[in-house]
Parts: sequence; C-alpha cells; structure tokens
Amino acid sequence: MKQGPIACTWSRSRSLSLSLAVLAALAVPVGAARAQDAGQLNVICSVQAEWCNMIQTVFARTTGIKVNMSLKGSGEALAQLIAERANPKTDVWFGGTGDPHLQAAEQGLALEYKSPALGQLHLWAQQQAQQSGYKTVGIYSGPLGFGYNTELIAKKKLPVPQSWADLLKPIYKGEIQVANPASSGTAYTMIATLVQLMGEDKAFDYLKALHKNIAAYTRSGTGPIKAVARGETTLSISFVHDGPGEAMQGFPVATITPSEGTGAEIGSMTIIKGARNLDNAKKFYEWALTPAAQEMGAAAKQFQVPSNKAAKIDPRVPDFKKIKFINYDYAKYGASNERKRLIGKWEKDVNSLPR
Ligand code: S7P
Repeated sequence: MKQGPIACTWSRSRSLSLSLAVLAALAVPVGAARAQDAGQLNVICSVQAEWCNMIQTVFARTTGIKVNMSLKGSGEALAQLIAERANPKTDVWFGGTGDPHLQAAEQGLALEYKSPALGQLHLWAQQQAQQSGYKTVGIYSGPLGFGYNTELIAKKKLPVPQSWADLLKPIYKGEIQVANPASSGTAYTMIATLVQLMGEDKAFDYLKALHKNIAAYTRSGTGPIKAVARGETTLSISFVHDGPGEAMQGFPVATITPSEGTGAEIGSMTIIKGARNLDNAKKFYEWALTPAAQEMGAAAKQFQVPSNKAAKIDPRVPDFKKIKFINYDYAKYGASNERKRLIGKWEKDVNSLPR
C-alpha cells in the first residue's frame, strides 16, 4: 500500500479530562496495603519524566508499595542493568525501545514471566513477549519520523522534509539533530529502519551523507525533539508521539513521517532476574498492563499506542493506518550481536567522519 508522508499538529484539547481522570485515581484509597507493610520496588523508567512520576505516585497510592524510580533512556538503562548484573538493584524496567529489552533477555538479565493478561494485548506486544521467551512484553508502540519547528522552518524559508531522501539536501546542513545510537534506542531504531528500508550498504551511504547535515548527536532520544520545540534546532529525527506533548506546552512543533516508509518501536517492560522485590515487581507488571495504567501515558502528554487493546486511544496518538511502515524485524534487530555490529559500524564509518 503506497502512502504519502503524514503530518501532525495538536492542540491542548482533552488533556484536562485525562488529568482529571488521573487525579480521581489518585484520590481513591485502594486496598488495605499501607506503605509500612507493603515494601518497596526499584524501577528504571525509560519514558519521559511526567509519565514516570505519575505511575510512581498512582501505583504507590493504590498499593502502598514505595516506588524508588530512576529515569534513564533505553540505551543507558541497558548499560546500568549490565553493570548491575552480579548484584541487581533494579526490579522492573518500564518503557524504552524494545531492542535493548530483547538484548537484556538474550543476555540473561531478564526474568521469564508470562502474564495472565497477555491475551488482552495487541499482537505486536504479545510477539515481543514470545520472541524473548516471555522475558519482556510490549507496553506501547510508536513510529519514527521527523520533528520540525514550524516557526524556524518558515523563518528560514525551508520546505518541510517529506522523505528520508529530503534530509540529505544541502539546505538542511546544520539544521538536524538526532541522538547517538551508542547511547540511544531511538537512534538505533533509525539505523535498523534504514538498513531494512535500503539494504545495509545503501543505508550506510545514506548515514554518511546525513552526517554532513547533522548539527548535533544527543545522548538521549528525546533530546532532539525538545531542541526543536525550543528553537535550538530546526529538525529532528524522533518518535513522532513525542511531538504533541511539546506542542501542548505551547512550543511551535509539528511532526511528519517519511514517504518511503518508517519503523516503529515496541516500548517494552521487563522484570529483572534476581529482583529483590519480586512479588512487588509482578504486582507492578500486572498493573502496568491494565488499560487504566496505560491510559496514563496520554494523561502525562505522551502519545504512544497502548498495548492493551481496551485502553482508550487519545486523538493525538499518531494514526498507524495513515503511516507507511516497513515490516520491522524486531527479532533480528533486537539481537545483541546485530545491534553491536551496526552501532560499531556507525561509529567507525560514520561518526568518525568530519562534518
Ligand atoms: O516518549 C519517550 C520515548 O520516546 O523515549 C523512550 C526511550 O527512553 C528513548 O530512549 P533513548 O534515549 O535510548 O532513545 C521511548 O521508548 C519513548 O517512546
């Protein structure tokens, strides 16, 4: 099916009703469990801060379990789990791109756990669980695309790029930010997408050409769209579901997905092998798969597609039916050796080049 690029803009509508729903959830005193006897839970959270804070507060309020939360991008989270391998301090890893979760599974860092709620999830989320040997599960999905600052692009009289090919045009020299794939799951998703779209040799030729137009490679995958929103750069390669949240804060940002096709992440969740608070980890895991918990993403201004089929879809969530997707091979590109090889090749053949 041939589809053109999809552009999106958003408004502040509906955020109030969602926030009220969450406030209502916060106000409900649930269960007998209280903080002093329900213990604690150590979570690495790889979505953005507002969502992490919301699940920390609501889960603690509803169960009495104290949640110690540490915020880290997907690449950094995996690095921490590898460093903690001999003495795990983390119980659950919530969110972040699926590839590093699959690697955690492959590297023996994740606990096998088959949720009774699996059947309530979209197929893509169930497949993420199956292919990891039930050591991770999909909690959301979202497409890769471009973000742009609507005011800057107009001021500089630049056209909105419609395709991956457009990003190579000399007019965009120094105008684009993307994250560094060595630290970012988002940027790794870009490399894997391009390799699947073009074939490896052409994809690396493309990345070398793109390198000339890159203003900065950021550490975290969400950095570039924030830089776009704040007028620090004109364009970003980002997950497009991160755009509406910036627009709701009043920033002039819009997104588009490329006409040739694009990849999507399967944001995932993993219980860590050797978790010290295993019972609480399982409680959190089950809770995080419920529609009510998953709807907190949109309430926290993050607009991925929730994996529970019964979760409500906010109108600002990108419409997958209007986006041209590649048939992303999550198993192949989530394998440790493949990821290591492609990132190593990017470092050697692309990042070493002058800009
Ligand atoms: O909305 C947040 C989001 O884009 O960030 C997650 C992830 O932490 C990005 O990690 P990197 O810094 O490693 O790229 C995504 O899973 C999520 O959709």
